[in-house]
Amino acid sequence: MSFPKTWVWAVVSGCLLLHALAAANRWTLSTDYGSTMRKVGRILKRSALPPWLLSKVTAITVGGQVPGGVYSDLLAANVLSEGDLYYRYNDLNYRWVSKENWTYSSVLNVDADVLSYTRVVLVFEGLDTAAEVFINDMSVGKSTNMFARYVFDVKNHLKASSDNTIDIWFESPVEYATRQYNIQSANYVVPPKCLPSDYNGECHANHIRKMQSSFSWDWGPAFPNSGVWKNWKLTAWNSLIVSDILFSAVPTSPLPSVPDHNFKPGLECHCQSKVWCDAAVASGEVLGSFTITLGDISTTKHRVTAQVSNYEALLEFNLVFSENLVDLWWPNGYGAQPLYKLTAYWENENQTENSTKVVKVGFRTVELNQDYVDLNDTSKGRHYRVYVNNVFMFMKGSNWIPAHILPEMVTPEYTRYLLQAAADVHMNCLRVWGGGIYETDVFYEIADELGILLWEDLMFACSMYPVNQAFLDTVKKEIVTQVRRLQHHPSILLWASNNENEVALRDNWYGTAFNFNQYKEDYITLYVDTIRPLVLELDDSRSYVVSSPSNGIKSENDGYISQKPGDTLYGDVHYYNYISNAWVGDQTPIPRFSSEYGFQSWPSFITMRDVTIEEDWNRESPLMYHRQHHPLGQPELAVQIGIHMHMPAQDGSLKAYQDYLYLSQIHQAVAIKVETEIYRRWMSEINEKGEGYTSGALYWQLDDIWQGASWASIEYGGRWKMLHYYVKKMFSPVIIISSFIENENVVELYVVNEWFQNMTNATVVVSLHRYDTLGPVKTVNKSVHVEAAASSRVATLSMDDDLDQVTLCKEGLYDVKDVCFLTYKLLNSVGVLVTPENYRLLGEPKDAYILHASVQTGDITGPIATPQSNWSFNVSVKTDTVALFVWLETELPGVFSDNGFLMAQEEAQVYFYAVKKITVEDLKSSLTVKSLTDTYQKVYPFATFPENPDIHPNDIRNVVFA
Ligand code: BMA
Repeated sequence: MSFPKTWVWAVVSGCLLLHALAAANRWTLSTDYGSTMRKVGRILKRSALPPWLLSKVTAITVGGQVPGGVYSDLLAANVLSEGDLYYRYNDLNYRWVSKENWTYSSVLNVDADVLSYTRVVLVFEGLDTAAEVFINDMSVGKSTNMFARYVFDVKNHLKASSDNTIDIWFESPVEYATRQYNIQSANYVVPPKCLPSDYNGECHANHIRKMQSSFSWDWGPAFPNSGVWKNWKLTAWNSLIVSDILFSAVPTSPLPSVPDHNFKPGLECHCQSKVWCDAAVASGEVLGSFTITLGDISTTKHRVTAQVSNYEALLEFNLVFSENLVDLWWPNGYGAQPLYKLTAYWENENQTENSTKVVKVGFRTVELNQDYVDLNDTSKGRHYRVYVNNVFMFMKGSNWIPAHILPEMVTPEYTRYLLQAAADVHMNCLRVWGGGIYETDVFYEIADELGILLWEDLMFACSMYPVNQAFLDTVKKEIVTQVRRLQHHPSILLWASNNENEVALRDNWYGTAFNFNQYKEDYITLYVDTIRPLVLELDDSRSYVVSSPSNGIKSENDGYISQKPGDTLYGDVHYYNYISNAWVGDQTPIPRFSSEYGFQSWPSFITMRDVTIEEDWNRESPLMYHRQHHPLGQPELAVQIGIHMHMPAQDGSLKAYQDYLYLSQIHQAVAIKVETEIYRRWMSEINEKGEGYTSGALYWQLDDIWQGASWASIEYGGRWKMLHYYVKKMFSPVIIISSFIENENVVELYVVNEWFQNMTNATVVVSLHRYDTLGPVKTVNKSVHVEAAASSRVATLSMDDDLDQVTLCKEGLYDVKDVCFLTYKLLNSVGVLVTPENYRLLGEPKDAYILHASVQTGDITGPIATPQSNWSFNVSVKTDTVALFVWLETELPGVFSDNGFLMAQEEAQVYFYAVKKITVEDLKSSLTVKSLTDTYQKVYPFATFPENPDIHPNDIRNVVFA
């Protein structure tokens, strides 16, 4: 059977009927003043649209890609002739594109029999954004929402012919948003009126249902795109087509509270599948059968009478299968991620038509627990803890932003690369942030495979939003589209309806205080009264939280706009502090859950070089300010770097620029390490105020949208910043961390152990090192007991009594904290290292009694095959003295097993995992290494060690900076 008829042009291969509509592969893209507007009829119709505000440009007609977008097409056609989209100031040079209206046009070849079907529609999975679709010059439908699926009836507009015209008009998103803003403002202004000028962006993104950050953000450029950004199809049918499958599995017997990988939900699991269908009739009944198949485990055929309403039908099926046949799905680090194919196969009554949809599902439960921390003292607040399969797990992860400003530029391979990079550094959670897009199907499929839980924001961020009827209607369409599409993914942890809009309103970020009640009412109308019931009706298997950050249940009880957003006793916090000493962390709050915290850095020179020229290679250059959207970001970063290290003098050299980029990454890496360790440390205890039981640390942000200053740990293009290497250590399942009690001069050692076993007879090894000596000057071994699945203090050492700091770290006028530092690690009962080796600098590196380190790479051997890469190389790194932040770099794509590390011994071994085939020679010739003292401008060789040992040759106080 070949029915129903569906052509999907996006899928160039694998579509048997493609030949019938080959002409639709050829699209043209044009300004609507272009040559394709040749027919009078079409030009006339333009007057039906609102008056255009754009300035006229020369008519342009080029080949178009569908799916795709205008920027990509204009680049491919060399209309955007000033080079790469991200080259230097091209975000400004190419801005005109977003202020134009564009038309995609093509021709449809339609067989006569297509028109004999009851229903013939065009389905658009995504039109970006304000668009109108014409078939044979007649309007068949409009879009106002990038995230909504549109189905347009075209039966009466198509003819059985090879030259049906299809034109899709896109109004400039900037003009559309401005127009909506003006209409709304006649009543009252819905702010922000505009973004900070540092963003170099466009205003009023909150008035168009489009990727909010496409109008720019504090880490990204403005390229407000237009186009058919997702698949579309022409479909003709008589009965039903399966559109979405929803799935839920609720075990009836309790799951154990420690992972039991033998536990298999079977008959005791209430498993249900809800199948949404597009119907050929508007209402009434459709008879037929559904076969629901779960992998090779169960197949059940059901005769059904589908009740149709508004061209849709919903069918619900219980899945019954024998015990012991399915395994639980676990987040990364807790077990495997078995996925099962769930197939819904529809056949109509007379067996002339069928439709199939397959999704992959996983068996797991998920809960955001908000119980009181202390039932006897509710003033201590509530938990914000994630339980998967009844097991509490600390959420370790980051925040995801769109991987490119143009969604069509992101390949499935790059998506996989980034998500794999998250999994490789022990993340079990990512927050899909609300200013981006509901991600691609592939994104969620990979997260399912890798066990990365997704805190799924709905796409509302950092704004107030209108609540006029048209806006609410389009939002409803969006929510239904997205929740139906995504619900079946086991990776989705919860729905959160907006980013920072509660706190923005309470703290008057956008000048709303004068009319607070109006904006609060609007907030409740949108997120609580409109979106929440829709989400929960489609998916009651997950939590719906109204905002991030929020106080969770407490915010709700406080009328949704809490008096004190960011209360450490409730919900999640977003915490940014660019003023205090981030490497000390004494200002860090102790929240229940930190869903955003971060520090900026710059990408590597290799990444920046792609889009800059020599005159830009200066940290004060106009280009660097242009790429720094965070207001005051430049001085803030300089101050933060300057607290710890010596900022290279502005001598105009390339080295000074490269050093600055490197120092910015060091600052970021250590700052995030310090903050994350504090969050993990507080997992199992609370202080007298009730703060603690911290259960999540999602730093801001994982990936980058372009080459600029940002909070990302992975650069645009995929290079790992130093932070990402640090994340690998700080998110390890078992870590050892320290806390320094200044007034007592003691160091406390904590072990955070994610494993579900105690460790008895483990050994904490703490070493005191001098900066001028390779190897420890004192080592203390302590036998300790480590609690299972907990953070516990395992040892407290006096810097004086236990570690002899006063004697061993004596050096002229130097403070002992500037002469020595600590390293620490944990060995299990049989002496095996179970934590990454960690370190604590007792003072600031800029004050340290440190010599210039000559760090070199030694032998490189390989390639060998490892789980990470078929081309893995062993690299030996050598130093002649203690070296800080040793940084290996190669232009070749790949990552190191460790980087940015401290060398307190003569030699270190690291692996380089190449992305593609390379030889030892390739690596050797491209590999560079440096450490902190290489950024010092004036280096005194050992030979000039002065007579007076109180004045150290590399004492920065003796170094004269140019
Ligand atoms: C938070 C995020 C983003 C922003 C980041 C860094 O506010 O939600 O809006 O990019 O901080 O400023």
